[in-house]
Amino acid sequence: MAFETILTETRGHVALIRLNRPKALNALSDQLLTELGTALDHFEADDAIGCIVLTGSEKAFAAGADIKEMASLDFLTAYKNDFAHKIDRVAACRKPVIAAVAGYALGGGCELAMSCDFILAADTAKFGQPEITLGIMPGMGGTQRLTRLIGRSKAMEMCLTGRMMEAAEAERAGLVSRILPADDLIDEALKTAEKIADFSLPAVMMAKESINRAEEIALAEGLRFERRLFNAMFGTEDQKEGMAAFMEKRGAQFSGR
Ligand code: CO8
Repeated sequence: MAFETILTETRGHVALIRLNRPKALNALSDQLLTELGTALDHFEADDAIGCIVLTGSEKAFAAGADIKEMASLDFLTAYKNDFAHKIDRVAACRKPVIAAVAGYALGGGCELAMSCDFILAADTAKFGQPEITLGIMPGMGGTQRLTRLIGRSKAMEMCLTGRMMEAAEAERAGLVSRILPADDLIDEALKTAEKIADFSLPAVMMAKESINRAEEIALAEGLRFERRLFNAMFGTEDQKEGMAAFMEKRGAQFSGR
C-alpha cells in the first residue's frame, strides 16, 4: 500500500501503522485520517493480521487535528463534511489496535490514542486537550472518552485549562496502561501485539467487543452479553485446542477457527 501521510508494514502477524507528517508533528489532516481508515480496512480484512500497532514519531504521536486545515472552516462545511467522524474508524476496528505514544498526543492526537484499545506510553509522552486555547472544544471524543478514562474532575480540568499531562500522571489516572522507556516503546508495543496475535483471534475479538460493551450498557445486560459470547467460544476449534494444550502440558497452536 502506498500512502503519503502514513507508513505501514507488517511483522509476522502484526501490522505497524506509523503516522508520518513530520513537518506538522503528525497533525491529523483529512488525508491522513482517510489513509489511516484505508490501512485499517486492509489490515482488518487480512486474515494473517491479529493485532495492529499505531504510532507516531519520537517527538509526536500527533499534535492534534490540522489547525491550518481547520482555520478557515465555516459551520456548514464542518457540519456537512463531518471531518471528525473519520476517527470513528479506529474504534470500530474489530481487531485490537494498540496506541504506542511518544511525545505529544494533543487534541485530536490524544483523542486518536484514546480511540485505540489501550495506550502504551513512552516516558516522553505528553497528553492534552488544548482546544480551549484555540477558541474551540474537543470534537473527536475528548470530552467523552477522556472523562470515562480518567474521571470527571481531571477531564474537566484538562479540557478547561488545556494543560498537558506527563506520562506518569497519565498512568496514575488510568489513561495509559503502561509506561516504557522511549527507546523500548516500539519493540515493547510490537511484542505485546505479537502476544495478542498469537492467541485465538475470535477469542481476542470477542473479548474486545465485550469490554467495549461495558462502556455502553448497564451491568446486567453487559453480563448477559458477555455470557452469550462466552458460550459461543465453545463452538470454536481454538477453545478445543487451548484446553487440550493445557491438559497435555504443551503450548497451544491457535488457528483462528
Ligand atoms: N496542526 C497543524 N500544524 C501543526 C499542529 C497542528 N495541530 N501542531 C504543530 N503543527 C506544526 C507547526 O505549525 C509547525 O509548522 P511550521 O514549522 O510550518 O510552522 C510544526 O508543526 C512544528 O511545530 P512547532 O514549531 O509549534 O513545534 P514546537 O516543538 O515549538 O511545539 C507543540 C510543539 C507544543 C505541540 C505545538 O506545535 C502546538 O501547540 N501545536 C498545536 C497543538 C494543538 O493545539 N492541538 C489541538 C488542535 S485542535 C484539535 O485537535 C481538534 C480536534 C477536533 C477536530 C474536529 C474537526 C472538525
